[in-house]
Amino acid sequence: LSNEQQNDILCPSLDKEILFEGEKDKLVLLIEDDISMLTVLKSALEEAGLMVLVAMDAEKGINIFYDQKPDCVIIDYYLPEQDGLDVLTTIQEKANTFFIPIVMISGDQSKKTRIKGFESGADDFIVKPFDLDEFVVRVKRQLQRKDLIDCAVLLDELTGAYNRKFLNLEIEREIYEYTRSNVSFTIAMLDLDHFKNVNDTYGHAVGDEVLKKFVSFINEQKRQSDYLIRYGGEEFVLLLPRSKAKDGEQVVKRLLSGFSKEVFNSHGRSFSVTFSAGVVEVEGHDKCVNHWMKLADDALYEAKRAGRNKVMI
Ligand code: GH3
Ligand code: MG
Ligand code: MG
Ligand code: MG
Ligand code: MG
Repeated sequence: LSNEQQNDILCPSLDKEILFEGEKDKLVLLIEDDISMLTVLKSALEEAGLMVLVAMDAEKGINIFYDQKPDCVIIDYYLPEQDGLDVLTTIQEKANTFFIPIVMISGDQSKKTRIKGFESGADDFIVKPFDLDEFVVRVKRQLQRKDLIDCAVLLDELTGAYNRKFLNLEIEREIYEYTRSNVSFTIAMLDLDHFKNVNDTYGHAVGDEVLKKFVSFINEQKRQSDYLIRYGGEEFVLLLPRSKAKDGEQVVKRLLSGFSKEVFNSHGRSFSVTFSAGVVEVEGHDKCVNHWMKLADDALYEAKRAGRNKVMI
C-alpha cells in the first residue's frame, strides 16, 4: 500500500489536506549499541521508506527522543551503562503524554526477559536473530497503530484539526522544551467574526462548511511545524513552536488577510468571513497552560473590541 492508500484506510472521512501524520514521513528512532546490527536495521527500515535516527547509548537516545518526537522507538534490551528497560521507563514517564509505540529487540531468548519487556511497556518484543522482512513489517504495524490511535484520540471530528486534548499535551511538551533549551513559542487564539450571523443567514450546514474551509485554509498556509487546534465551536488555537510574539503577529496578519479574500457561495449569494486573533509569547515555565491561554484570550477580546479582522498581542 502507498502512504496515500494507507491514509484512506486509516482516516477515511478526512480531506486530503488535513490528514494526520500519515502524510508526513515516518520517523523511527533506533537505539542499539552493536554497530553492525545498527547498520543493518537502519538500512532495512530506510529501504522501507522510513526515516531513521540512531543512537548507540541510552542518554543519546533519550535526547534524540525529546528533540525529534519520533513516531516509533526501537530499543535494544541490553545497552551500556543504562539498559534498554531504563530507556523505556524514562520515555514512558516523561513523555507518556503521547502514544509512541516501543519495539524492544534482544538477543536474550529467555521468556523472563520478554515478559519483563512487555511488563515495562514494550508494544512488541523481537528476539535476535530475526528475519529482516518480518522486523520491518512489525515496525510498520506499530506505526499504523499509532496513526489509528492518534486519529481517534487527537483530532476534531468535523474539521480534522487537532482537538483540545492534543493542545494540552503539546503545550506541556513545548513548555518542557522551553525548560531544556529556552526556546520560546507563541500561542495565537483565533475566533471567527460574527459567526452566528453566518449560521443565522445561511444555515448551520453552511456554517460547518465554513469551519472546514477555515481549517484547510490555515493548514495550507501555516508552517509544517505549526499546529492548528479546534479549541471550541468557532474558536481555534494556532501553536507556533520556536517563535516570538512578533513572528506570531506577522504570521497571523498574513492569515487574516488571506482568509478574508476567500469567497463562499450559498443559495446563489456569495460572502466572505473574517476572524480576529490574540497572540501571546510563552517565555517561562513557571506558569500553567491556563495562564497563557487567558492572556491570548484577553488579546483576542481586544482585537474584537477594536473592530474585528485584527490581531493583537
Ligand atoms: P464574535 O465576532 O464576537 O466572535 O461573534 P460570533 O457570532 O462569532 O460569536 P458568538 O459566540 O456569539 O457565536 C458563535 C457561534 O458559533 C454560535 C454557534 O452556534 C456557532 N457554532 C459553534 N460551533 C459550531 C459548529 O460546529 N458548527 C456551526 N455551524 N456553528 C457553530
Ligand atoms: Mg546491546
Ligand atoms: Mg463570542
Ligand atoms: Mg466568533
Ligand atoms: Mg467564540
